[in-house]
Amino acid sequence: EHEQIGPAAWVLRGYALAYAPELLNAIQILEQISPFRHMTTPGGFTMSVALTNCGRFGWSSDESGYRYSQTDPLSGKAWPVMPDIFMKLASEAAAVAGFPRFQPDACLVNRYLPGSRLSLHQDKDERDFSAPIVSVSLGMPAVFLFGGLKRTDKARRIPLLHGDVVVWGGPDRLRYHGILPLKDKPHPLLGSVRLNFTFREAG
Ligand code: MD5
Ligand code: FE
Repeated sequence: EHEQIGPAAWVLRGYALAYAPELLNAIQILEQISPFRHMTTPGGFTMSVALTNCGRFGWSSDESGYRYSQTDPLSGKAWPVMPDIFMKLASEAAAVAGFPRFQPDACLVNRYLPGSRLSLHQDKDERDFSAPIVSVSLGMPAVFLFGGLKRTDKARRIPLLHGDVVVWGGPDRLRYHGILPLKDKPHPLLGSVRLNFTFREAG
């Protein structure tokens, strides 16, 4: 079912279930070229979430800041191409949520293990905030924190399960959000891991 969580934010429960085998297969290939790694934040912390990217632009961070780049800083080579099936899933889900012309050029893949968390933040490294963000969850369940436009606004807790897709756009695009520390509730297919794919128009 489609659950509206904001003026332009929707949870599409189970929307990616049919795509899961292809997504997981693609990840196996992707991580051989651009492995998951723990980034350092500008504040000097190491993120508990590990990440990799595919598509024309990839998100990364180091001591000097957050950025999108066309090359993987580990290899110096272009990020792996975004598989067509990723593009299809993301643009279909965006259309269902009212964004019919979404053409992502960046797919950030976050890998969570038990205890991994993502503290409250805004996504504002993209060039154009008028494009939505599509996020696909696979594996272990997580509790998503959905806040407001100010860090201190009270955040809703929204459980995200294997196969769920969330679309954020318009007035919801810059809301503070995060993921609570993951509990170890192994998933039958993936075990003790959660993968989150976030699709963006970054460039
Ligand atoms: C995750 N990842 O589950 C989340 C899903 C990230 C990140 O937050 O930055 O990699 S994307 C959640 C999101 C994106 C854009 C807007 C909003 C949430 N929001 O307004 O709540 O690993
Ligand atoms: Fe985010």
